[in-house]
Amino acid sequence: MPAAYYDFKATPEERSFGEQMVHIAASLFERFSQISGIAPVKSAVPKTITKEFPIEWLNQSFDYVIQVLPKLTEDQLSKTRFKVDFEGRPGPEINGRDMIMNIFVHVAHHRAQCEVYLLLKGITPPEYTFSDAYSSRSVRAGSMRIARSEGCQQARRATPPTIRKAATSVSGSCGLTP
Ligand code: NI
Repeated sequence: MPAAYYDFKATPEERSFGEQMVHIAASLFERFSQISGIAPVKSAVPKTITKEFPIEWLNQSFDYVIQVLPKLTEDQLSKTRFKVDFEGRPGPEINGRDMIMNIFVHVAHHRAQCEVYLLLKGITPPEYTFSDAYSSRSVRAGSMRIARSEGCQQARRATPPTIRKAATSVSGSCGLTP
């Protein structure tokens, strides 16, 4: 995404593109520190989100997860100790393994939103692939491609209004800040 569009949002209610990228990184820092008990080393959040900071935070957050993941103990993975209540929608208490799955889906959820942002700006998002979806390095590479995409290629098809509507209906629903 070009730097000029980091404050772009399809509707006033949702996060900007830059805020979405920061939110992905923040969720990884928050949840993996809860699971592991290992505090992340991360840069402070600036008052204004420009292109450089989300890329820095995404790199730091994925590096943090790559560092922490192999150190998790069986107890940390299997003990049920996370209360899930996303803005008044309580779910069952879950263990560390399920929390990892939750955050894996959470990253995909916000990346999918950001693909719509790219389409609305006439930029073709990276292709989705599944074969290497379980490689944390590959997931990071995908987020980096979204964050860095400088292309102005026209999307091959027009973005239907329904996609714009759907993209705005889930913002702020995961109980994480920022
Ligand atoms: Ni979220």
